[in-house]
Parts: sequence; structure tokens; C-alpha cells
Amino acid sequence: MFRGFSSFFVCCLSVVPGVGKSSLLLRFADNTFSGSYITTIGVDFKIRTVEINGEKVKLQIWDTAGQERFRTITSTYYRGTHGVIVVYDVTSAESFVNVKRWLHEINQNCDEVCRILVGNKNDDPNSKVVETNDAQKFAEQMGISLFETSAKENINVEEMFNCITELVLRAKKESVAKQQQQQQNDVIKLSKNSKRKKKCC
Ligand SMILES: Nc1nc2c(ncn2[C@@H]2O[C@H](COP(=O)(O)OP(=O)(O)O)[C@@H](O)[C@H]2O)c(=O)[nH]1
Ligand SMILES: [Mg+2]
Repeated sequence: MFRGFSSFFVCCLSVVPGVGKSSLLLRFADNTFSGSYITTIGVDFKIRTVEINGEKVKLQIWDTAGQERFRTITSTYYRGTHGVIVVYDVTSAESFVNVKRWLHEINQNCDEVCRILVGNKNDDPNSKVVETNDAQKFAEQMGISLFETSAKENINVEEMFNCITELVLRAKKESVAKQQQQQQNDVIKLSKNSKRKKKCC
């Protein structure tokens, strides 16, 4: 059923602005980087089609402005989403501390959504303040994967987007398989019921 083409929505968010969400999207979609802030008003999106194990997957990635005042907009968007990329900045402790709150909030707003944690700006060891070990421990506690990336130097960006794509693809397949199994079970139940009825008449 999934041979061919699938289309997914993925949402990129962060606790504070400036962690490099728009830059990650630009790197992934256009393979470019801009040294300045990229203004995102409310939400914006980029599209790229990737190939995973021979299957074409269209990713529509929503770039949210992470500030509190956009909370309602973002929560509306991530309600219909298949995957969420939670980004922090490895050079900013502030961007990491509230990540847990966001992850809980996503759980409350989305039924089943794939999530990954991304520490961006991982290109200058001297300014790194969020240690890999701490982030890794936290990601394990939350049961999600961690990627340390650099949109600037193009480090791990492709791998990170491939990972979320694989996760949403796998989740979709599992849910389709579950549905098919449920339908089969319903058919078996129905036919058993009709046989039973026939016997008693
Ligand atoms: N050193 C470094 N700077 C980055 C990286 N990604 C983004 N930036 C810079 O961080 C600032 C904010 O980036 P932006 O993408 O606008 O962040 P957003 O608010 O999360 O969308 C800009 O000045 C970018 O040039 C990165 O990987 N490494
Ligand atoms: Mg932005």
C-alpha cells in the first residue's frame, strides 16, 4: 500500500527563538545558510521530497516561531502533524531547560506523534554549554533520539531529517497494518456470528 509516494507533515519548534530552526530548514530544503536571523512570522513551511528505502516521501516541514505568544498557533499546527522536531541550541542552557515541558505538551496535544530532540549550533566546542552526555541521558529518559547538528557547517542535518522521516513512515505503516488487522478481525467476528445464527434457526 505504501509503495510509491507518501506525504507527511513535520513540525519544527523550540522553547526560545534563535536556536536555528529556520536555518535547519533552509539547509535541508535549499542547502543554504544565512548568517543572520531569519524572520518567521507565525508559521512558515518548506517542502522536500526524500527517498527512504526506495520509497519517495514528501516532507512538509513547518517552521514555528517558538515564542509563547505563538503558542496557540503552534499547538494548532502540531495537532495535525506526524512528527515533531524539538530544537535547542547547544550554546544556550536556557534553550534546553524547558524542552521537557514542550515534550509533555506535545504528548498532550498529539495522539501519536514521532518526536526527536535536536541540539543545533554544534560547531564550536568553545561555546558549547549543553553537554552531549546530559542531552543524551535526557533523550533516553524521554524515549527519543538525540541529534547534535550544525545548520551552519551542514553537520548531521540530513541524518536528522532522514531519521524523523523514517520514524513517521514506520509509524504510518504500523498504523495501517493495525487497521487492516482490525478489519480482518471484524470480518472473522461477523462471519462467526452469521454461522452461529444459521445453526440456531
Ligand atoms: N554557529 C551557528 N549558528 C547558527 C546555526 N544555525 C543558526 N545559526 C544562527 O543563529 C541565528 C538564529 O537562526 P534562526 O534560524 O533564525 O533561528 P530560529 O529563530 O530558531 O529560526 C542566526 O544568526 C543564524 O545564523 C548553526 O548551526 N551554527
Ligand atoms: Mg525562525
